[in-house]
Amino acid sequence: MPKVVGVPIPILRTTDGRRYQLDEDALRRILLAENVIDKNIVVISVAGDYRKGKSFLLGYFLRYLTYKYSADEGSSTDPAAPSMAWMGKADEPLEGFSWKYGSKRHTLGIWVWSEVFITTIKDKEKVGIILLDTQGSFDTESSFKNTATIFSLSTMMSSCQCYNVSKNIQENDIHNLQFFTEYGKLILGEGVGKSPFQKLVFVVRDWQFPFEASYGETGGRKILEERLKIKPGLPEEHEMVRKTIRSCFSDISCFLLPYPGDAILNPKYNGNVGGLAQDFQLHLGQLVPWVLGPKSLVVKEIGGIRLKGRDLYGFFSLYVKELGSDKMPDPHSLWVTTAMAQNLAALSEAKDLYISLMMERLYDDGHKQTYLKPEELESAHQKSKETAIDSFDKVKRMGGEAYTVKYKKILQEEIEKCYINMKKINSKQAHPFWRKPAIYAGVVLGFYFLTGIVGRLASQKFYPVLQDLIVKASVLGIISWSYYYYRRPG
Ligand SMILES: Nc1nc2c(ncn2[C@@H]2O[C@H](COP(=O)(O)OP(=O)(O)OP(=O)(O)O)[C@@H](O)[C@H]2O)c(=O)[nH]1
Ligand SMILES: [Mg+2]
Repeated sequence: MPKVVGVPIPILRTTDGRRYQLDEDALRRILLAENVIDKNIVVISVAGDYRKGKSFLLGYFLRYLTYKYSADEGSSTDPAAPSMAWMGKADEPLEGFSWKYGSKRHTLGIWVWSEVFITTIKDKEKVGIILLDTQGSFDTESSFKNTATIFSLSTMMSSCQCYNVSKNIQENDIHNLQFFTEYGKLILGEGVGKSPFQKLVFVVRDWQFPFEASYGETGGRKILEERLKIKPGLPEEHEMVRKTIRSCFSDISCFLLPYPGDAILNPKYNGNVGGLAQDFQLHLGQLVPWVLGPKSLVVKEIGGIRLKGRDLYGFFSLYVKELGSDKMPDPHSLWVTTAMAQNLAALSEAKDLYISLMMERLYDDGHKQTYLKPEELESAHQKSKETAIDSFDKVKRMGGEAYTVKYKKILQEEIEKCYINMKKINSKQAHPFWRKPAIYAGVVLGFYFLTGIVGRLASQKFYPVLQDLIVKASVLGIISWSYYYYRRPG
């Protein structure tokens, strides 16, 4: 068994836990290397929930690739060798991508194996094989956006995506896959063809029902058929999800692996093949060549174009930039979206209630605006606000305390903004009674003094006539103003 050569290289990392950065130099060193830059590339990636044995499995992928393809460029090792020889000696520790016992997340970002395995596939085409290890989905510390970024990148960059799931293919596995695939498709945009992605392999770990569907590829096909089948009576959203997944990948398959045995419960277990249960060894021995054997390898294509090392480098940088850009929508889960929508609806209902309560106070019988003294207005505001917040609290909704606190704060801010407007409306009514007569009286007085001056400067004869005219005009003015002001609307 040849020794595994190379090291895992982190190519996508986060320093602040929010945005990912691509290590372009590292990627360049691998993909733009002399023996890779012009080769068509096969990209195998393993993605899925955290702590489910992804990196461990990749260790065996590496053993196979090393055994099968690295002896010299492309000539596979002795065909007469036993088919399980690639698995190594019984006590040989498992090397490769870093894997770990325990409950806490381990792999962060995306890692690539530094060695590209060169081999020849059908039509004598020389290709380079690249392995990617990815950060597990839904760990307790990463945001949903981070999980979506990693899974989508893994889907977009690979020609064969191994979707590692535990125990079964559950509805949430299918929904998450559809969501991340769609998220990735947003970047690819239109025109990538009917199936934007190539191979998808569900790898079911710890399959517990071998009497229902046998371990391996055959049982996997049976389970996959069942899970992706569109049965009569299936809820519409489940039907849509299945249609999307089928249309996104050109080849979907599944493999059922048994439980590896209790060695994995021992923190000191070093991953050697001898520690694994017999039937796990047997099926791992089938799974790995089934995914990585020469007949299974598929060159990475985007929009029908086969990618070489240099193209893959370009796409990787582009996708990382796009996924990190603000143009991408924030990927909220259905749950988050529902919680947000429900809280927003409750907020807007409570705000409407506040406005209508205040309007009742500011408008007599709904038409005529009345003036409230500042302390009356303040007390009306406090009471209406309390009632509105009470009504917000009573609405049943998803999202729990965190959402309630957030949206209640927004509601209070919105109510205060409304109150500022109400104060403005009210203040306009502060002196309505005297403002118009005061203006009017000012005009009359102005005329009165003017006529006095004119009378003194001009002839005394016209003065009483002018004065009389002004008094009459004033009386007429006061009558018409009173009629206008006291006339009730309607
Ligand atoms: N139950 C179970 N455990 C496994 C299997 N394969 C490996 N493990 C164990 O699972 C643990 C985690 O393995 P890793 O390969 O580090 O898991 P991972 O999915 O890469 O974890 P993250 O990097 O945190 O996402 C180790 O203790 C492995 O021995 C399997 O098929 N079933
Ligand atoms: Mg890992």
